[in-house]
Amino acid sequence: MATRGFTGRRTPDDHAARTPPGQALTTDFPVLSAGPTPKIALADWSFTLKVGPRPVARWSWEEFSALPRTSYVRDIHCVTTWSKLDTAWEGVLVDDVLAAAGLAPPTGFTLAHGFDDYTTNVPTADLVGGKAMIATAYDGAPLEPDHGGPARLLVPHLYFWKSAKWLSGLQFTERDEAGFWELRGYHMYGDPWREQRYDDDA
Ligand SMILES: Nc1nc2c(c(=O)[nH]1)N[C@H]1C(S)=C(S)[C@@H](COP(=O)(O)O)O[C@H]1N2
Ligand SMILES: [Mo]
Repeated sequence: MATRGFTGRRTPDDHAARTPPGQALTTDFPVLSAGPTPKIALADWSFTLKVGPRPVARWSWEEFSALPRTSYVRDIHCVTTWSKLDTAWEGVLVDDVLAAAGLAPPTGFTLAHGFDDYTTNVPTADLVGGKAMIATAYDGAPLEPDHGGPARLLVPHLYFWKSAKWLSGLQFTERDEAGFWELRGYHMYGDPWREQRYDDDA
């Protein structure tokens, strides 16, 4: 298993520097969902890559579990103004999913889909290069259903609504297509360091 993102010794002094504008640190892990937590049996779980409308690769839970795994520690930032430092995740990098499918990033944009019909858009460049993973474990334990288990997208450098829970697939799209919250006034990109909360934020 590869380990990325080791950042060396940290002291409480660096916490302010790691907190984006308008955010406050929490040690809790709040649960935020648009609807109820879906019940997904591992036997019914699958993960599909699509290019436009066309499915190009699909994994069962067993097949997905055989993909190369990566661990990393990252800070996460929710648009509701909490940030949480040093969260520890394990899963499969989007790079490794693409490699397993024999694909180079097919288009410039991606729409992540949840089993709850949630969607969120992310530029494909923000998902590759070791930045994003499909996480199946948090803090050394299988990801809890309320936090998106069996598997969620994790794009820690963008606001947390981009990290789709109960991930069912990634769809590569030619255009930047707004997802669930982006259609309801949230920012198309969502960089916490630039406070891109709403669609009229620069
Ligand atoms: N499938 C799905 N993913 C989702 C959501 C959702 O409602 N459905 N909510 C998003 C929002 S708004 C946030 S802030 C984070 C919250 O993740 P958490 O509950 O693990 O803190 O999940 C995001 N991913
Ligand atoms: Mo959110």
